[in-house]
Amino acid sequence: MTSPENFQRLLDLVPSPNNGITFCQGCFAEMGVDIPATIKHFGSQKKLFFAHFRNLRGTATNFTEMFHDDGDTDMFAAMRAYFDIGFDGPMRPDHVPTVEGEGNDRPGYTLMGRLFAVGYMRGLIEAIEKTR
Ligand SMILES: [Mn+2]
Repeated sequence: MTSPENFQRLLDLVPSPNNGITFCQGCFAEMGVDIPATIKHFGSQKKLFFAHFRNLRGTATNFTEMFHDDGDTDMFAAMRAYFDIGFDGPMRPDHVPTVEGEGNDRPGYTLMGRLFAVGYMRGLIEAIEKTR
């Protein structure tokens, strides 16, 4: 599953309202694709069942997990794309850096980075709601 075309093939193999994808933005960003356009591609088919809101820098062979406001993806445009497709499924922040003073027993899922991400997501949502 290394391209949007592969995911499309998976969806087309079993046409069913129960066949959908967890859209991990980071995984798709590693593929080097346009994230908002890809959200719209699968979202317009109602095939986005779960969204992982994630940002990083680089591609699959060499990438770094980033804070949500500091990677290659335009996260405002990504969030707006979810609004544009009428996404009403679950979404959560994904893969956060560990912050000074925290333990690292759950790398990528530590509390402070996730708290930052949720606040950032909430800010994006409010900005989109107030400017639509
Ligand atoms: Mn993920």
